[in-house]
Amino acid sequence: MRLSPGLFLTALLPTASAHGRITNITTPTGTVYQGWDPATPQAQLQDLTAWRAANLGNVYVPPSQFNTSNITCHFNSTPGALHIPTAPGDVLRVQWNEWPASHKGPVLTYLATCAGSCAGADKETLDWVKIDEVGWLNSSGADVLPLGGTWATDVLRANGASWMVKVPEALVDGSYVLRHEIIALHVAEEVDGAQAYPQCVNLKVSGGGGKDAKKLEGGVVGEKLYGVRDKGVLVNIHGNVTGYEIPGPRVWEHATRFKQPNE
Ligand SMILES: [Cu+2]
Repeated sequence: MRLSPGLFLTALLPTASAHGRITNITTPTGTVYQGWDPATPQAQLQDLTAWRAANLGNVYVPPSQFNTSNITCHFNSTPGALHIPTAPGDVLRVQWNEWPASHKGPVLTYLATCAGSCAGADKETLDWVKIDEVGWLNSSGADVLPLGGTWATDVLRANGASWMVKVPEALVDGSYVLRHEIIALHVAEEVDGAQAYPQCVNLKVSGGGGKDAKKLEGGVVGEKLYGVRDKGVLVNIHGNVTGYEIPGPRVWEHATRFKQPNE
């Protein structure tokens, strides 16, 4: 069944302006690192591990910006000054402020290696390696129609708008930018209708460094991650969904992903 366009819009409008951002990240020891809040007055700004960006209103990055560095860590981003200390194999809990039910889509996580401290990272040249991705899971779920079954965002919502990210066990020690992202597809059937919500935070990975530790390789710069007409970007999720091609590069061969609760 396809809802009439009028009814369909009515159903979407209450949440159409409710977008998201990362409010904090928790390490396995329980230390909480604040995310970037674009509404924080300039005078109250503290040094953060999170990257700053011009995302007031928790807005999204549209596909028409995918060929710019705005897709890297959101609009006009600048690096965080600090790093979250972590270790290979750690599972970090990434908390979003909220996530609307209508905003179905994939949840993706990347790492990029910094040459030295990530506080001086250049968003134009960071090479992103995907370490985790979940897209469309299955056709079951209480709200199969009109929004096409269970998506990664439904799992995120079931976990209190949070996502667990595992630092790859094989990752060599160093400084990295973690790029965590949701792509909402509720109007992705229109060209430039998908909504990307990328957020970045700096990690200092130590305690690994065995002789088999692996460097990230094969990364791509932000503006090469996605195209406006990629199958997973320009896509209608309101019909009879039978599968979904997650956009972006393949997951790193040495990544060890963490299965989410409720996945
Ligand atoms: Cu929204």
